[in-house]
Amino acid sequence: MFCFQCQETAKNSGCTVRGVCGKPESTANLQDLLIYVLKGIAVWGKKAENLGVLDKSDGLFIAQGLFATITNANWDDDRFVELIGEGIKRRDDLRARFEAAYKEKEGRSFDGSVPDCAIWDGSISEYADKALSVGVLATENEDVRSLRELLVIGLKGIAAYGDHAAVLGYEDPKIYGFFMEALDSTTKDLSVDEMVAMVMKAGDFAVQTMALLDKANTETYGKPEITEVELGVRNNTAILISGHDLRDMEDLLKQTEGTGVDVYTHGEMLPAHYYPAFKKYDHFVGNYGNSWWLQNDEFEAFNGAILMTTNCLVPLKSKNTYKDRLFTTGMTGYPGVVHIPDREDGKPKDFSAVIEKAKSCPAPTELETGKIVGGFAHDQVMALADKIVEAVKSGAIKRFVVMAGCDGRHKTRDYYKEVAEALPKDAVILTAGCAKYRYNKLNLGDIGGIPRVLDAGQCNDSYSLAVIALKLKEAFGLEDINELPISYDIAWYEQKAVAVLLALLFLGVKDIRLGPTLPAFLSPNVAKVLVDNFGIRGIGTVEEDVAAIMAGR
Ligand code: SF4
Ligand code: SF3
Repeated sequence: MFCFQCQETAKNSGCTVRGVCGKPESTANLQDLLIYVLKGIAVWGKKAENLGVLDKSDGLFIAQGLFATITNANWDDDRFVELIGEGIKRRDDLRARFEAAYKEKEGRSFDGSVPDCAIWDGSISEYADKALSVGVLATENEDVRSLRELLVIGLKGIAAYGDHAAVLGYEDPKIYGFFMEALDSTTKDLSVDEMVAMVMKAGDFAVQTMALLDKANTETYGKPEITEVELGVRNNTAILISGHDLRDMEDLLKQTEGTGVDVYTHGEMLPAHYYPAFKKYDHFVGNYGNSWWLQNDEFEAFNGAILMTTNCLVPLKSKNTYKDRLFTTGMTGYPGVVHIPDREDGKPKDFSAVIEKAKSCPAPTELETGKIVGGFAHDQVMALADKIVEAVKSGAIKRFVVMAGCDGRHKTRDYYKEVAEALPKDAVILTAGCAKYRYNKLNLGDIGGIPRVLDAGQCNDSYSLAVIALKLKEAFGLEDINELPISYDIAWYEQKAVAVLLALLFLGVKDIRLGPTLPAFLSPNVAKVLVDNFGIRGIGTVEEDVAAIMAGR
């Protein structure tokens, strides 16, 4: 195996035996083969783009396949075997539709050459062998590999957001068309400039996809509002729901109503509390615990049923006893854990097994008490725009620091807590994603009623932070987004954060600090392109970085 898609990759180079995340070699190899098959679908999809034979479900399948390979999403080899089989079938169906349409249009059969991924087929027993020759290292040139993988890794994040939007009935064929174009491009010998342009185009589509998801979420569940979220527990049996899927949240809240079972959020599901549609449920109690990497202890202490809707699900430790009260759904999976099937014909998912399990469990053990505040997505922040512009003009707010992104296990991430603590009292932190758990309970105070940590929501709500920046640019009458008193100190872990990074680059944001390490998939030459053109840099010491940030560097 070779995998270098996340920030915790071995030696910041690549996992070659078992992933630092716990991913076994068999799973890593099946994921490589799935990506290969998705590329094959894309080859035919790109050829068919103007022939009117593309089906939306092919685009959605690519999105879901990419999503399944995101770090900490799916650990179930059987699921990957199924996805590969379905992928080959879809690819061959699409090929047949293309060939028929081509013949009709051109009056002759298609006889062009296609890469192996567009035609390879094999039995399940051959998957493991084939996987060995189609992974990341199949591209020998280090820079070509780096640019192709930067694209595919960013695409995984975009795909996850595209799938969330699709779940709510919002799909855009242009986004699916880009998946085809981008994956197809990785099968071709392109120039460096062409590959860089494709990566930038991915940034454009990352913005479009996050905008679509923002529209899907807010039109379906209302605009996030400033909300106090409870951290303590009640004395009822309960379900803990984690991940990013708001429709699962909705189905679960409806189905638990009146059952006596409470619902709590974990990790990236915390921002569900900010949506008006979910506030009406009395049994939607609060947020339990912290970010994903603490789940082995926190899920244990929760005592009740746990529903994982997306990443991050981490492998259970031998001391863990919650496997039989853990459930997966959507693109997550774990061997031996009950998987709640997808919706059929638009009907809600059936969470009765989760609810029945919860009823037989004791109430959660309290981990902490108090409240945290969030809900500062773009509409809510812009409702405060006058106050914010005034605070900047009066000098009460000197600087905004965008500290969005992911949390992770490494001790080096204490940096983000220490930066939050060291920033002077006239700096405001804008955040989104699970990175916030490093500093959202620190009680950093407020500036004239504006909290010093403004949480917009999930990692995809980084889009809100971009909208806020663009609106502030207008409010201050500036030409360039980089003239705003905003610095970016982004924490990354998995591939959605890479999509967010590409989105920021596409929007023209310069001088982003990215940590705790720069991605291993950036070769020295590709990293240099990003440094030279965008001023991307790694993090330094807390003192140096805080001083530089406050000086606008
Ligand atoms: Fe390694 Fe990260 Fe890949 Fe897991 S996802 S195998 S930790 S690079
Ligand atoms: Fe966190 Fe996994 Fe990235 Fe959505 S839950 S931000 S790491």
